[in-house]
Amino acid sequence: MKPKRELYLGDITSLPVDAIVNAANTSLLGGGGVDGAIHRAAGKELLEECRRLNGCKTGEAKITNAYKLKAKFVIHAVGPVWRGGNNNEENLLANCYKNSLHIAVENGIKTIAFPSISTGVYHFPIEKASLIAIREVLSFLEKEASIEKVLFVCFSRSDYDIYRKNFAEFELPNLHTDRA
Ligand code: AR6
Repeated sequence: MKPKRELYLGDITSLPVDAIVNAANTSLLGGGGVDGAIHRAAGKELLEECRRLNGCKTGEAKITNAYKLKAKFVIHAVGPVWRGGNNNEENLLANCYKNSLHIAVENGIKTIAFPSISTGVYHFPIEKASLIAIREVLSFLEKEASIEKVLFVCFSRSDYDIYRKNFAEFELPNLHTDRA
């Protein structure tokens, strides 16, 4: 049986999946990190569509077309800025994954790739963030059969190694890993 979750080391903008998730900010008007890379690769129409969305709250997500990307859609999720851990950061990060997956199901998306939301500019500790990401995706997949594949995309070898270690904690024998 095809595995439902994969770990991928590389650039999320190159992936031919139904949807890639963007680690956006509340303005949805672009920025640095993966957000900047997605906007550059998708072209200026993405920003034009984002302007019409009137922003997005932290923990929530909105969908757009993907324009020049190989993906069909971009789901823009807004992760929390890490402020020490006592400001609801963990729930807000979990909500990013849950809400992105709900939007994916509503739009008939079967394959979806997530970056490691909030762990760059927003400084959410990667160890904690990866456990939240894995936990939320796995619990969603248990209840929702329409999603065929979820990719966790890591941009650095060190992040990849942390995700791989944490996948092992969830005892996933059929995890497929792929290094770009
Ligand atoms: N493909 C996959 N992952 C990437 C790529 C890429 N091309 N580029 C970076 N990453 P960040 P955040 C990884 O900072 O922490 C933006 O300015 C990166 O190594 O992109 O949620 C937004 O506009 C890290 O592991 O997002 C917001 O203002 C992960 O993506 C703010 O940054 C997330 O890092 C959001 O901060």
